[in-house]
Amino acid sequence: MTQRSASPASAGCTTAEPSPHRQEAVAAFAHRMRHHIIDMGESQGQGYVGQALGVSDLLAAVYGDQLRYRPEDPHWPQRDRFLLSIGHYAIAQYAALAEAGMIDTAELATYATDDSRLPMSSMASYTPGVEISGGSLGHGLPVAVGMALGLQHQGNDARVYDFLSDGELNEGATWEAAMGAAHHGLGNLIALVDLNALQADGPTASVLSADPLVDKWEAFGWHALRIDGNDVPALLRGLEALRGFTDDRPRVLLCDTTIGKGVHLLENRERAHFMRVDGHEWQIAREQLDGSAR
Ligand SMILES: Cc1ncc(C[n+]2csc(CCOP(=O)(O)OP(=O)(O)O)c2C)c(N)n1
Ligand SMILES: [Mg+2]
Repeated sequence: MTQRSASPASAGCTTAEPSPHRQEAVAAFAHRMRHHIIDMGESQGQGYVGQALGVSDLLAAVYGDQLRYRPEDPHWPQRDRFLLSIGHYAIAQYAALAEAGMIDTAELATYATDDSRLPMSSMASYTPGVEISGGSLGHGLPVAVGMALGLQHQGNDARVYDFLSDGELNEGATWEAAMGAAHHGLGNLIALVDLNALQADGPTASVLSADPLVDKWEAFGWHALRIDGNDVPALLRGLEALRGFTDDRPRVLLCDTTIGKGVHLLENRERAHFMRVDGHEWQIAREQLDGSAR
């Protein structure tokens, strides 16, 4: 498997080591996100909890350190766009939006209930800060390409971040969009891929492997870095490195993540795509999460 780290040298541009203060701020953001995810998961007794815990570090680095937005003005034209291609990861995005001040933390208690603004699969018309409706996998990157192209035509320097999954790398539309992004010189587009090695039908490696991933994205005309997606300093270095390129190639950060990260009980659990968690386990999950942060 091709593995390249997001060190400044391998990235081909200079990025300063993220300060301890930035690292701690992102780690604390991720920890609070994980608590929200456990609370929302408990309210339903099941759900896409494992993926969400796995990508909390990534979303904390993006929302807590990288994205340009105004919480009080979700449609601010200069905002960076964050597109959740994987609608079933909505629980993770809601946790991030709450920490980003886009939605009230108290509203998280309504997650996936009737008439809630926080449905189990994300809907752009329901939730402030949700740019596209998810659910039909493989559509996020094509939409992101259109948005990035539109912003360029408008002379708007905002970036478009598209967050997709390893399962979506099995969708032909993803690769058509990847070609289109390079063809149109969309240096304002950053794709983030959650490589949790799992899909609904089983391990990605047995369903349909897309390796070697770095080579494949580079062959499609992108800058590509692969990192440990649960390593906060590596995430910050990687995101900074991708922003630091001055040419017009689109960029992708390939993030290997651990399902259930931070909660030992939920790491390596069977049937992790849609996790069932017993009533008594949620409190254990909280205690393990707080223990893992010490
Ligand atoms: C076009 C399309 N095909 C199939 C599905 C059904 N589906 C929902 S989630 C999922 C798994 C996709 O892989 P991934 O996002 O990597 O799964 P996870 O890591 O969350 O287990 C599938 C096939 C869908 N939502 N859209
Ligand atoms: Mg997956």
